[in-house]
Amino acid sequence: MHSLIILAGLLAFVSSKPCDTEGSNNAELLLSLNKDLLRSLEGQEGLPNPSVHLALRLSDYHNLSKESDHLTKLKTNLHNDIASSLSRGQSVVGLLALYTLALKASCYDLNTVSFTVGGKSETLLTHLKRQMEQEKEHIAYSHRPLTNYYQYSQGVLALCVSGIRVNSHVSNKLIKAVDHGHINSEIIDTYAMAGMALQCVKDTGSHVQNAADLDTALTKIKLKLLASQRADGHIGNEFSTGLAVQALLAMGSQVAECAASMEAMRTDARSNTYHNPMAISQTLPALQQKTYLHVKSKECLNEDDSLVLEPREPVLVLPSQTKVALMVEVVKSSGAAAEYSVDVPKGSSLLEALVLLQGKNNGFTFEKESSLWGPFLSVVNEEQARQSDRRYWHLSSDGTALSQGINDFKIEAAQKITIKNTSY
Ligand code: B12
Ligand SMILES: *[C@@H]1O[C@H](CO)[C@@H](O)[C@H](O)[C@H]1NC(C)=O
Repeated sequence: MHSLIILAGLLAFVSSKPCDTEGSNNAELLLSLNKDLLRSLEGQEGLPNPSVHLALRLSDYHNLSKESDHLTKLKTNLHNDIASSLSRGQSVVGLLALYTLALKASCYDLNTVSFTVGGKSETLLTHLKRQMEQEKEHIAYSHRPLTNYYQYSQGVLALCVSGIRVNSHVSNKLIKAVDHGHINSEIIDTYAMAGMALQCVKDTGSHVQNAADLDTALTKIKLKLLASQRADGHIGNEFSTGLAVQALLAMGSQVAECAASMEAMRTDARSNTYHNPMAISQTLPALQQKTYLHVKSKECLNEDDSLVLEPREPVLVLPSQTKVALMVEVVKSSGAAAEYSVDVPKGSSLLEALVLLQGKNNGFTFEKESSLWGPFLSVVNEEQARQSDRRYWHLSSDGTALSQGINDFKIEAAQKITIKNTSY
């Protein structure tokens, strides 16, 4: 009897997957994140989000009818949006890649998806390949992609998991960027995406020419991610840890290497750090020990269909009576600085605070653009920080960079927000 129990215990131990520290509480936590993600489809204004779709498809639990409705929306609304960007000649390699991954994760036949640009119809994968060639050419003469290395990695990843042989000149540019330290904006997220992309390329076994360089790059990425682990378990910050863990798992990491990061993400999830659907979409797969590489072998057979959303009590949030004093400093590209002050209800988002400040007609104005992460601050006091000039409005509070954007960052106490036109 006893030996049987021991044997069962041993078997459970042996069969446990790397990083597996799940108990039943964790299962509940993951289910609640999964439901939050599913619920985010309902209130979705703007475009359907392919990253959210991808995470829903990688999950162990599904509401198949809701996922299929969302797939239809992607194929119409997102599809048309990408089509018009392509017609305008824009580089949208990241969005094309996410769209590809989302479709593939639904086991949708990619060869039937095409865009008509300038009267000519070509498949999604043909467009993705062409945009990657253009990005590669741009790297060849300016050492930078048109977009960024995060999106360049997404492109390699999407082609690779779709079974397309990635041109070795294209993957070599990513390998070189890693080896020569050319990846510099938001390093951890980008290294993580590059790690998954290059691991996929390695797994196909087609990259034989520079196999040693590929291995060097993968080792470098792994060491970089492990060295960026903080004492509290995060790799980079709260919002890069999910991608970093996905990358480590994809690259074959073991329990000891990411258990602390898993625990850090669960603590974040319990304290509602991941309320932005984009954040959940990059974190949930990691918590379920899935990575974007799993899309490659997805068969969509015998899937669970048990996810039900309980109707939500409408919560009425009254603006707080307590006001906090906010200082806003704007530093233009010339270096000229201006300061403003405004009292805002405690708990307002930075966006709400900026709207109040603008309403005072004291010279402060701003504009925003929408993105998958929410509103992106694009114009302040009539000055645009253009991505084409590699500039953006950097946000900080009392000298510390914000880790969230204007819609997610909440003003809980008096502080000085600095909005600075910065080059990257
Ligand atoms: C590259 C990048 C940037 C570049 C984008 C320009 C470029 N062409 O390279 C620059 C340097 C401008 C940038 C700025 C910021 N970023 Co940024 N960025 C990224 C990164 C690495 C990749 C984004 C991308 O290309 N996605 C692929 C495409 C397909 O998706 P997309 O949504 O269409 O991409 C656009 C938007 O994401 C937008 N964008 C980039 N960052 C942010 C941040 C916010 C809050 C919003 C709303 C939009 C936005 O620019 C992208 C390119 O056009 C992500 C990493 C990640 N995990 O997603 C972080 C990331 C999205 N950024 C982040 C942050 C915090 C910022 C800043 C707020 C930093 C700051 N203190 O000022 C600012 C935005 C301020 C503003 N003006 O509103 C966080 C967001 C976390 C959160 N919970 O909101 C991330 C997740 C990084 C991290 N781990 O902390 N970023
Ligand atoms: C999917 O979600 C909807 C709305 O919450 C629910 O009515 C439906 O029963 C769910 N589907 C399944 C199979 O549980």
